Amino acid sequence: MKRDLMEKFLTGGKSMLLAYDQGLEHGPSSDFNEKNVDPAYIMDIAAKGGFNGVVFQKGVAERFYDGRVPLIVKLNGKSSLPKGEPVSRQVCSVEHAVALGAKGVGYTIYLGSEHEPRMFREFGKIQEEAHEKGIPAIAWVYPRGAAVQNDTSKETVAYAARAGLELGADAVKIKYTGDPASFSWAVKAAAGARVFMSGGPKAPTDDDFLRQVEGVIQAGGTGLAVGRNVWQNQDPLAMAGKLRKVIFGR
Ligand code: FBP
Repeated sequence: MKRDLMEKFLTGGKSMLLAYDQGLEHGPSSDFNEKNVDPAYIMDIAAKGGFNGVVFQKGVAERFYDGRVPLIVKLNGKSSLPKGEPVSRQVCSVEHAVALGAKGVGYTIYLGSEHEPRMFREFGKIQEEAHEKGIPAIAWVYPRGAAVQNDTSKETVAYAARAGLELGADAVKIKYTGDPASFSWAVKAAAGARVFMSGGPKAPTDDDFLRQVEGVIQAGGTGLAVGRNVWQNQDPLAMAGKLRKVIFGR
């Protein structure tokens, strides 16, 4: 039986991770304001908001990670500037992530992209290296590219979850399908790999977002890995409190 390497990121079997790699993925002008452009502000939200982990690229981790919550280092990344079929390549080694204090590593796979085989191969190697060091490999599985019609359909999201399982991911980070019934099919398809909902752009209201999170928990998901819906909120700690209530029931 496979050991659950995600244990160190769980509270009563559930989890809430704070993602902050958008500075590379989207650029500062698209997502940040005067406050959340500062990684120290995010580190503080992660610690005071009761998050089970914080996700940084290595450059941010090197300067701002202070050990208050478990660290996940994102090992690949891309900017929003190149057009065409998406590909994200490795920019940090498992070894360096561990040296920075990482208790887990993350890697994005654009399922369906014409560059999918390169990302499969890279993730395969990362998964083996991470497991040798006793830490989980978390796959952000985002169906994307010309071949993908609808990246939040029941079928496509379940395919993303299953691809993560097949590739050996300890946890998959996937988009929400919009309702718990269809999301539960993705959770089944993940067959034991832990399922995290990816946050997405800030929802119009807190309640809109909380309803999605409720659906994830109802469907048997582990929780969420969220960025913008927390640190773009006027009051990130209040939002974190509302999320804790839904995810951990307290
Ligand atoms: P958000 O909650 O802000 O959507 O963050 C989740 C995340 O997976 C980040 O880790 C990543 O930077 C971003 O979404 C990628 O977004 P996309 O590729 O959909 O633009």
